[in-house]
Amino acid sequence: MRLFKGAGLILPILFLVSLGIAYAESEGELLLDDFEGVISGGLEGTVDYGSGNGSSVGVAASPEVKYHGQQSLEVSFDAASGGYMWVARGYGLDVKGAGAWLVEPKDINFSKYNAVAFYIYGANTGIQVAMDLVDSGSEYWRALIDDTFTGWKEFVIPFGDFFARGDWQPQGADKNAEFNFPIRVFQFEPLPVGKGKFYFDYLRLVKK
Ligand SMILES: [Ca+2]
Ligand SMILES: [Ca+2]
Repeated sequence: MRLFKGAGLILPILFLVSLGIAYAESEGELLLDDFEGVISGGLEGTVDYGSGNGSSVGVAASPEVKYHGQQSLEVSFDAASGGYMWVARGYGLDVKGAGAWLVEPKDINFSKYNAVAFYIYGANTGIQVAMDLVDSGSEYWRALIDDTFTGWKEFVIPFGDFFARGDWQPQGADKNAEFNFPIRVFQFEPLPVGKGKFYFDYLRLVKK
């Protein structure tokens, strides 16, 4: 009888848990990065970022300007003509601590999603912000956003709208023009010429 009683308690709990999982799955959404916790640079940091050819970039946690949770990722940038920069989170980067997604790529069923969604706090600079996704073959795929707004705005970009970067690919990229899963890195780059601050928050995989 003891066993029966125990089962009587556990089974409804399991049922409720499975209902919860089914509900979360039916939402078709997976929170990948909310930019909570420590935001820091350097090889021991939690964000892989840098710049070159006269541009500069810095990152910080912003508890003041945020869309979701306790904080957002603040990116201060000076994008000079001919310069470049990147602000990346994900796996296989030089900065190992940037592998700070809420779910690791190997544990994601990418067939359930077909787009990436996130919020940007625009600065209305008129410049473009590139968002790159790095595929399993180290190939960099890009989508462009026009910073012609102020305040928080959501962007939902289907995987199919990303194009393989023609300006640069890392050595060792497969360059097969195929978007190979799992995606293992996302990164942002404010493009020249402009200066200001952007905030990023609530980055998810979604089914559009
Ligand atoms: Ca957040
Ligand atoms: Ca590829």
